[in-house]
Amino acid sequence: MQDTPTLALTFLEGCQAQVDTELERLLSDSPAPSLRLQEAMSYSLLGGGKRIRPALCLAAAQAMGQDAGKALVPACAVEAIHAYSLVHDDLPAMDDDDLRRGRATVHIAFDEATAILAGDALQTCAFGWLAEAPGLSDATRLRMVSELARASGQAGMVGGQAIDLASVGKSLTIDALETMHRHKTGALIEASVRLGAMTADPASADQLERLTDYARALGLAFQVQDDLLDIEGDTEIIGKPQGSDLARDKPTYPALLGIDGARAHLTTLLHRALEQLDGFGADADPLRAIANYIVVRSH
Ligand code: GRG
Repeated sequence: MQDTPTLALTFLEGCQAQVDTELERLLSDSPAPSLRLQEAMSYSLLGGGKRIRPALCLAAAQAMGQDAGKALVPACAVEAIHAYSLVHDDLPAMDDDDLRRGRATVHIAFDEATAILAGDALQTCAFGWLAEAPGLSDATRLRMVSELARASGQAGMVGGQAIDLASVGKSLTIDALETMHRHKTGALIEASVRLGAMTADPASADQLERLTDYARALGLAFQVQDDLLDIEGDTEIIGKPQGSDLARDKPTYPALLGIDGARAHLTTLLHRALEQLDGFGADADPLRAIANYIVVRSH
C-alpha cells in the first residue's frame, strides 16, 4: 500500500491531468470573440496551480461512494472561481503583484483591463458550466449553483477579501483572523468538498455535515501552512531570520501565535479534519491523504 504523501501526490497528479484536459475542453467550447481575452483566460486557468480544490471535489464524491466523473465539471467550476480570484487579487488595486506561480501575473502579461475582463469571464464560466454539468439532476445542478454563489460572493470569498483589505496595518484577534480566512479562502474550499458530496443525490445530511466540518478545519489548516511557508520563503530567499515577518502589516497566524504556536494549531486543525472522516471507510482515503499533504506541502 502507498504511504499517505505518495497517495496524495498520485491522487493530485491524476486530478491535475483530468481537470486540465476538461478545463481546456470547456474553455474552447465557448471561445471569446476577442483572441486577447481568450488568451488571458487560458493563461490564468491553464497556467499551472496545484488543483487542490478540484481534487477535494473529486475526492469528496468518491468518499460518498459516487463516480468521481460526476464531479469533474463542478470541480472545474470551483477552479474557474479560484483562477478569477487570483487574477483580481493580483491587480494593482488589490495586492498589486507582478508574479504568480513563478511568472508574470495576468495584468502584467496582458494589461489591467484585460485582466479584469478575464477574471469576470472566468467567474461567469463557472456558473454556466455548473448549470450544464452532465450526469446530475436539474435539482442538484441548481443546488450547486446556489452553493457556489454563496461561497464565492459577498457572504464568502469576496466578503473575506473585503475584511482582508480593511485589516491591513491593523492588529486582529485570532477570532477575527479566523473569520477573515473562513470567508476568504475557507468558503471556496468548503464549497469544493460540498459540491463533490452533493453528487450523491440525495446526499445524507449527516455525511454532508461531517464533510463540511472536515473542509472547515482543512481550510484553516491550509491558511496556517500558507503563513508558515511565507516565513520559510522569506528566510530562504533573503536570509531573514525566522519570524522576521512577524512585523508585516498583514495579520498572520505566526504573528499572533508565534511559529511554534502556529505549528501546534496546524496539528490540531489536521486532527479535527481527519476525525470527521471516521466512519467513511477506505473511500475517504484520498480526502485523508489531501489533508495530510496540505499540512506538509512546501508550496
Ligand atoms: C479578489 C474577489 C477576490 C478574492 C481574492 C482567495 C483570494 C481572494 C485571494 C488569494 C490570495 C492569496 C494568495 C491567498 C492565500 C491563500 C491562497 C488562496 C493561496 C493560493 O491558493 P493555492 O495555493 O494556489 O491553491 P495554486 O497556485 O496552487 O492554484
